Amino acid sequence: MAFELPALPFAYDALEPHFDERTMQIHHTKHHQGYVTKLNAAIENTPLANLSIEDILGNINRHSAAVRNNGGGHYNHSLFWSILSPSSSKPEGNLAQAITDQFGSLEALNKKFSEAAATRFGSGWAWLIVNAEGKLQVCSSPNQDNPLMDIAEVRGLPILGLDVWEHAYYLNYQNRRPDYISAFWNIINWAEVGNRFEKAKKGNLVMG
Ligand code: MN3
Repeated sequence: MAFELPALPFAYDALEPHFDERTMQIHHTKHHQGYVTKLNAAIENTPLANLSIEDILGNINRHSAAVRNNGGGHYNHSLFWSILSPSSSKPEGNLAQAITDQFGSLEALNKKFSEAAATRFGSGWAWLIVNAEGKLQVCSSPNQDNPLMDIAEVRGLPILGLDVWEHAYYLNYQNRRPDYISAFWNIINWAEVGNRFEKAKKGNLVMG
């Protein structure tokens, strides 16, 4: 079955002024759609066409650069849209407790995550993951790689991700990546990050 572009859970202008309407529209309908189209072309009539995106990424060293780049692109953007929200929120429950236990405070996590996002050279992503020990960890990856991939420097289940490719912010922020990163912290859907945290702790995180 072919992969499909997921609908955004909000309108293109819903994240203004933090993420602008035109960037969101181009990012979703052109960039993400492009990854889906190229991923489908790369796996058509191969055994990969029957696998979940997580299964494909977990064994990515066996597959082509087209599958790595476009499969990563599809997974990463699907996660990204799901953890954004126009309503302001805060981490709650087990996730809030784990953040306090491991980082000291939400502000301390923000600082660490923002540093990872700001210092990722060129194009890539910053992540908050649940690692093999069940602990939260901040990391980043180049291009459309992610921590699910068997080739990743740091592996784990991503529960929060930030796209730091220039296409994600250049129209509104030009070269000011740090401003885009701090804007992101106003529109995180912490309820969804919390859901992903619970699923990751049980070891059954799948895209949804
Ligand atoms: Mn992108």
